[in-house]
Amino acid sequence: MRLFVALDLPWPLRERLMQLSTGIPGCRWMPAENLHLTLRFIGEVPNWRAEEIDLALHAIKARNFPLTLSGVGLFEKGGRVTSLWAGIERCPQLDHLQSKVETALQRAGLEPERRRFTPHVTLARLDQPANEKVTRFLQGHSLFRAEPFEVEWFTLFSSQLGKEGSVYTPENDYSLS
Ligand code: 2AM
Repeated sequence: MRLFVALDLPWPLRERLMQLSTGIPGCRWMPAENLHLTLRFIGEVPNWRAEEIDLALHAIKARNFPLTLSGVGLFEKGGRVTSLWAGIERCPQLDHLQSKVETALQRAGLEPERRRFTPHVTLARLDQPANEKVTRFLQGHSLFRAEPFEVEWFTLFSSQLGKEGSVYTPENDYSLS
């Protein structure tokens, strides 16, 4: 199974994000059902490991907290823009939850994640040099700020790579209290 841990987003927020998702030819906008905030990408694991991951995630105790999406940005690689995303307002509780997830996964036997946690919600994947359309997207949405929402659970998703893009399936939710 190809797994990742993420926050599900409320539907009104997804709809708001979909309103941002226009204006750049040649990029693949995420459909509303795929919008999420990744806490930890896991990758391919055998079923027995997936069960251990599930147990480890169940054991996490953390409080629910409000989260606000704000701003937009991009990731670049080799001079090409690879993704456009919505950002997150500074949120120590999110960082705290992410580090609990990281610790739990290491206890379940996974190698530590070396990359720094840069919370974002991917809106589009692309592969083109920054151009006027991309600049206009960034400028046009620089003041984007969504209604805060309460994070009450996190989710273990499986991902299947298909011809039409990835299909993400929630495997289990873990509640915060
Ligand atoms: P991204 O949206 O920033 O690309 C499921 O693939 C989720 O895991 C995506 O949201 C993706 O983040 C994240 N992810 C992190 N590292 C990944 C990797 N090496 N391969 C695929 N997805 C990864």
